[in-house]
Amino acid sequence: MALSCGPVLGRVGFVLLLSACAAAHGRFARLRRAQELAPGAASEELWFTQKLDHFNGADGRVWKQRYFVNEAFYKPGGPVFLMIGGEGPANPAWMQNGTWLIYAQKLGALCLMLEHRFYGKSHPTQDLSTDSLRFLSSRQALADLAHFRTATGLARGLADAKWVAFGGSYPGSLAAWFRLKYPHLVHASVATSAPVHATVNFPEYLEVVWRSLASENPECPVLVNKASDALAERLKDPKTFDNITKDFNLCSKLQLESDMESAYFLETVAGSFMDVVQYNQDNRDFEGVAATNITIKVLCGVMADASLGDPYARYAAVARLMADAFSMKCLDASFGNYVRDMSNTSWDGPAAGGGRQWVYQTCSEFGFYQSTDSPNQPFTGFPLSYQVKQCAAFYNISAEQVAEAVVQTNENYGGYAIRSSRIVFPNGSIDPWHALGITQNITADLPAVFIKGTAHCANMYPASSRDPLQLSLARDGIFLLLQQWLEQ
Ligand SMILES: *[C@@H]1O[C@H](CO)[C@@H](O)[C@H](O)[C@H]1NC(C)=O
Ligand SMILES: *[C@@H]1O[C@H](CO)[C@@H](O)[C@H](O)[C@H]1NC(C)=O
Ligand SMILES: *[C@@H]1O[C@H](CO)[C@@H](O)[C@H](O)[C@H]1NC(C)=O
Ligand SMILES: *[C@@H]1O[C@H](CO)[C@@H](O)[C@H](O)[C@H]1NC(C)=O
Ligand SMILES: *[C@@H]1O[C@H](CO)[C@@H](O)[C@H](O)[C@H]1NC(C)=O
Ligand SMILES: *[C@@H]1O[C@H](CO)[C@@H](O)[C@H](O)[C@H]1NC(C)=O
Ligand SMILES: CC(=O)N[C@H]1CO[C@H](CO)[C@@H](O)[C@@H]1O
Repeated sequence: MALSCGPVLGRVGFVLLLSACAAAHGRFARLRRAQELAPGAASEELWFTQKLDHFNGADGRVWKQRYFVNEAFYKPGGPVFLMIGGEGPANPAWMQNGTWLIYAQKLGALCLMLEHRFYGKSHPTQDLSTDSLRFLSSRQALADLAHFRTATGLARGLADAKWVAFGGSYPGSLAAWFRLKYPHLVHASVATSAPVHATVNFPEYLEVVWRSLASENPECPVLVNKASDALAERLKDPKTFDNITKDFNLCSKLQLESDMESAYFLETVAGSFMDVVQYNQDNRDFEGVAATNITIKVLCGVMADASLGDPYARYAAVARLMADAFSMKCLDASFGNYVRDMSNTSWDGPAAGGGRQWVYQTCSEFGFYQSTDSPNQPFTGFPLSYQVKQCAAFYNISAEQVAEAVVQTNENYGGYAIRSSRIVFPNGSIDPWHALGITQNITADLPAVFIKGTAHCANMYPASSRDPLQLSLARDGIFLLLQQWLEQ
């Protein structure tokens, strides 16, 4: 999931998530393309007046939306590039680094980035109560983009310029849907690692995690599977809780009084593997993200290290390694704390960095629940029912309502059957999100770009000398498409 090529949060407990998105655990952290504030990022914040409700002409309320501009590459007559913000703060580091700027330089483009409503500093309402969150949806976000494009085009004399939308992860879907719904405003889109198909249950995510771990070492997911089963087995016996608390360096003594609590604990531990697979070797350091050196190779190395003990002991070692890598004193695996944090409706609250908002969007639009419901995946113990119950707990949205919302989302955007033109869909083979993306050319001008061996949003990050050839070729291919489309 989650964007930011990255949030799915569950783990506000992994509070770092909020300062280093990709570190995030859980549903939320796992979609987002990291767009957190990088230290030292200098781009000036600008503000745009936006309507609260685009679909009610009788509602005149407005709010201020944050955006950023980079004019350094613009040449008169050039295109306008619009980077779409996602489910976390827009990170101005993207105004200084990233492959889209290389394209901008070559094509003489003006670069803009608009923060998504309800994330970062773009606050349309006084709080994050369920009543306020009614105004949080991809449709409202697309209407924000449309109005921003129209008004900025007029104000800067760029109404007739060719606008190109960029986004990775959820914003990748928005880039595709912006072109779909507002073709008169957007000439072309680059929709990277975009989950365009909404689904309540998303067990395929963990199936890809199995395959991605296996591509490092076929034994690796088998060992993870043994370890996860062993841990779940121990959870049945409260006498083991003291040892588990110590082995996993938990912040407080393990207490499990419900299935929800044990599911949360098992999901938190599995989350290390999910996050590492999703971002494996992405060149993200410029975003200020921690622990980018923890890769699939590193985790599989720990799982294969017999000197650490049985698979259970190695699994615990991975949890401690991750906590260390993110400078956390201990692992907070308490479901009670998670519920408390997610229920806080203040803009100063512990989940206001995006967790509360993104999980609301999953409950009211997308689903995307990364459950353990498939037999072909490594983990144990966090079924769909556990995930969907959170919608009721946090927002009073029932399982039936989630199911209806997801159907409606696909009806609105077309899901896999999206029909439009001049949208390119890059897709990384080890990124678990590709399972909900466009991975085959739909038509000549709705091409997919397959990048063997790369993770979430790899093509958007700055080039690195470690990049595989496939990734460099993909970046070049996307550039050629843009060049061709801008001549049309
Ligand atoms: C990011 O941009 C800055 C300024 O242009 C440059 O010095 C730095 O090398 C870039 N970082 C990466 C990872 O490309
Ligand atoms: C806890 O761990 C100790 C040391 O490894 C072991 O001797 C003991 O049997 C364990 N206790 C339980 C209840 O598993
Ligand atoms: C990752 O980098 C940190 C800080 O540079 C270092 O302490 C740690 O040992 C590295 N971990 C691995 C697995 O390479
Ligand atoms: C919400 O979080 C803020 C900031 O941490 C805190 O001051 C406030 O007491 C919390 N509200 C509730 C109802 O817990
Ligand atoms: C929850 O939703 C139901 C049906 O939509 C409604 O009847 C009920 O009043 C709501 N409960 C709360 C606490 O808002
Ligand atoms: C998909 O489209 C791209 C770009 O138009 C083209 O280069 C590629 O050959 C196509 N792939 C397939 C399998 O048709
Ligand atoms: C076009 C494309 O990228 N397709 C690939 C995306 O990922 C799937 C799963 O690995 C591949 O089967 C597709 O070929």
